Amino acid sequence: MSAADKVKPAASPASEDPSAIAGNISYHAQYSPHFSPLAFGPEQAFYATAESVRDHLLQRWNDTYLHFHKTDPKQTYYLSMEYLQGRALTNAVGNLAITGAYADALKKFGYELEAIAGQERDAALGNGGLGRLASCFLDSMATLNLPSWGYGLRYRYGLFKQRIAKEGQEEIAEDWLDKFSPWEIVRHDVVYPIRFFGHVEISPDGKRKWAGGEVLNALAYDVPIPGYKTKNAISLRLWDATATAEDFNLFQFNDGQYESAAQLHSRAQQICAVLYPGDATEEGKLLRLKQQYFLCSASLQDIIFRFKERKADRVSGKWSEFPSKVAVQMNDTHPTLAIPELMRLLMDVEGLGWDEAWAVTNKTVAYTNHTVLPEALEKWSQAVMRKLLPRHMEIIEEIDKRFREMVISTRKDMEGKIESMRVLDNNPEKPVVRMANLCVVAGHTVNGVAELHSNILKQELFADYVSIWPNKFQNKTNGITPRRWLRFCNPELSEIVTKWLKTDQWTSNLDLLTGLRKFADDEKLHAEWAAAKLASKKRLAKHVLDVTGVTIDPDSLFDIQIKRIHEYKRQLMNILGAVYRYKKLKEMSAADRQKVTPRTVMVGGKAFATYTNAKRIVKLVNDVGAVVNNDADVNKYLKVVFIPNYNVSVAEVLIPGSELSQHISTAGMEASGTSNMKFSLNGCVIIGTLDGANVEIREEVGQDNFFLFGAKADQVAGLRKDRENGLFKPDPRFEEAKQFIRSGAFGTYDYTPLLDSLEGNTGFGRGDYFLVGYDFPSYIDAQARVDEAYKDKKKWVKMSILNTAGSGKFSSDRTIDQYAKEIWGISACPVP
Ligand code: GPU
Repeated sequence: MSAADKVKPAASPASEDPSAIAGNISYHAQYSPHFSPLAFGPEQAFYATAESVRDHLLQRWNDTYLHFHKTDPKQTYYLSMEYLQGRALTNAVGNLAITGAYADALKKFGYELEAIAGQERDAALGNGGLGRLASCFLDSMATLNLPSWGYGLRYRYGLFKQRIAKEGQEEIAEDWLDKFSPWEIVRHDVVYPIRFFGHVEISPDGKRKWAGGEVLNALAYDVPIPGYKTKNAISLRLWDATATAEDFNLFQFNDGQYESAAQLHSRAQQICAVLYPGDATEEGKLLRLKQQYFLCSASLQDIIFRFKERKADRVSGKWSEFPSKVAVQMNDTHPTLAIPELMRLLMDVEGLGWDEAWAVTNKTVAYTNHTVLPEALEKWSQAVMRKLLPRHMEIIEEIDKRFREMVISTRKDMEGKIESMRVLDNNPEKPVVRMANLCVVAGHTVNGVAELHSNILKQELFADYVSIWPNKFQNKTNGITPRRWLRFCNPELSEIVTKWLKTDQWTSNLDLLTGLRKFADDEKLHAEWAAAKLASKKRLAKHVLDVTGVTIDPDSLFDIQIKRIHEYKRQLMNILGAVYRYKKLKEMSAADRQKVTPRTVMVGGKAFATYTNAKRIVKLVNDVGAVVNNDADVNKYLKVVFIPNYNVSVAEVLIPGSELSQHISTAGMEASGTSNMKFSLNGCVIIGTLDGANVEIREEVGQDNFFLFGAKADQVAGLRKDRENGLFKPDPRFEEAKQFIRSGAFGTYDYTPLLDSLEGNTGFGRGDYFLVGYDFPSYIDAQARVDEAYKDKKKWVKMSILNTAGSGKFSSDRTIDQYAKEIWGISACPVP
């Protein structure tokens, strides 16, 4: 039966009455061109519902745009190569406070809102923490009514889908635009030319200008981002690359040369084809650099256009006003080209001199660093840069030259440090541009993402710059949006929190959660809390059964580690711990086993396609699971499950159902971590090292409510030295776990190279660079403390409550408020 047969269609959106909403859904089902009006299955119901919700969003988006235009406040532009938006429907109706109305409306068609929301595909335009952080930030910017926008790229294929086959992880293209995205609005009137290659022309008066090469277009798609219970909706503007009809060679096409006729069109398609093309090949590298420049150039042209649009009389003489109207935040070094691009636009297009352009650029851009891992600090070949962006390379050389001159003339004492501080590394073997150095030299502020990380930046990575610019460096501890990560993903627990706090204001004022502390021993709260956790565990168990076929027991301790697979995050230590546990269980008498705390260990995460050791870890978790889960002697006490295709929506099911989560990176290596905050907020206790934001979480929730183990950041360098010098004595339990895997207990796959990476310098790996061997014994001891604590239900529930109660600090509203005040200098601009 068609939707129209049931409900009279109504084109008018923005009603909060379920009947009117149902009419609008019915309207979209019939008049939106995507489906036949005869069909109205769950998928069509999703698209029609989303389009109806989009009507609400658009109205707010338009009102907000006009309000910002009229009031002309200073505005922040967040430049990021990644956004991990996940699904949008539940979040949109939740933020607009129309969830109930839409649920009732859908009931008129015989559908549950939750089931319809489950039809949506994840928008996975990011890899992990950095991309998800950007998405949480947008939610907070909108909620705080801040004049701010996000800019990114509209990748055709997002982060790959992960399938677990016999050989381990397989990657499949993620076709999130397969049907279409109901959330984006294509802006055919927002188009900017983007040039690549070419040369620099010098006019008779000495002016330099970039010309020639190939020119593509950047076309804007807007994704409206609603704030929670506010009229504001901001924009995530995603750029797509296109070529024009003029670029289509009709003559060649008519001559049968179909491919060369459409050459530029196919090059345009490559730019936004995939997130992070593998950079193992030179081609891959060039494409990544093209993507970065594409984002920066389109966004800056758009920012300058809006700067002028808001006040028609803004002319080149008023450029000094630019930094009081525009703040640009670079999400790591990926958008560093914003610096030379802004310089180029100001000088070559707007006619400013170097000093004036430099002052404007410096006051406009700021840089967030998200890692100290040397391999993740971007360095671009000078030759590649010069070929693709000849004018930018000139500008970078000039920045480098002036920085050196400044240090030499003002800081004689720093002369010996200049080479390592320079933007250019002119090592004749491989001359490169150091992007982080460019950001530090050009930006007005540099920030890390957790206290410990920011201190490491100041004391190590950027120490020399601190002596030149002591006030440039800040900390902005990361945060997560409490809307998606508690209110909407965990309605059971949210209701309890609201009931006991007697208000739902915690949703946008997360510090109110401390109010739960005084009920931490209340038996009634304990009963409700435990029941909510159990309900979430059952939902989680159903997901595991659906995607893996493994049945897990909701009465066992749910122990979860979900994040990108990386050696520094030490999933290998987790699985070695599970292997050790399995071996001990096998050796025990049946009577002793009965005393063991039953556990379900779950690991999920994607390995970068060419990262061999990470893929071996995925395979090992799966192999261990296959043996343990089918071993009738012990599988009542231990299960090991690999959760395939970890993404935002999977996290929304897993996190509420977790009781223990592992954040066990080598100290000093995880800049912050953000899932640790999500787990703790959902009443999950952390086992972790003193790394990243763990340090601050432990301070907030109390050290009794956190299972700490492992080396401290300032010991790591010394321990690595000891190891090199043969001073490390491995714990027998560590040897036993490795040996058990080597013995073939988990199948015939060759784990030698993976296990050898944990030995001294063997040629494989880096001689246990991540100190798994050193931390293993204290990790096993901490896990034993977990087992004991879990036996005492009352104690455990109290720890859980105190984790939620201590999570207020980790709201991204707090983080964004600090950025707004301490870096951007912007203030709220609510639509009246
Ligand atoms: N991070 Br650099 C990413 O997810 N991708 C990156 O390319 C870089 C950093 C992560 C950090 O590893 C994580 O510790 C942090 O919490 C997150 O960024 C957000 O700051």
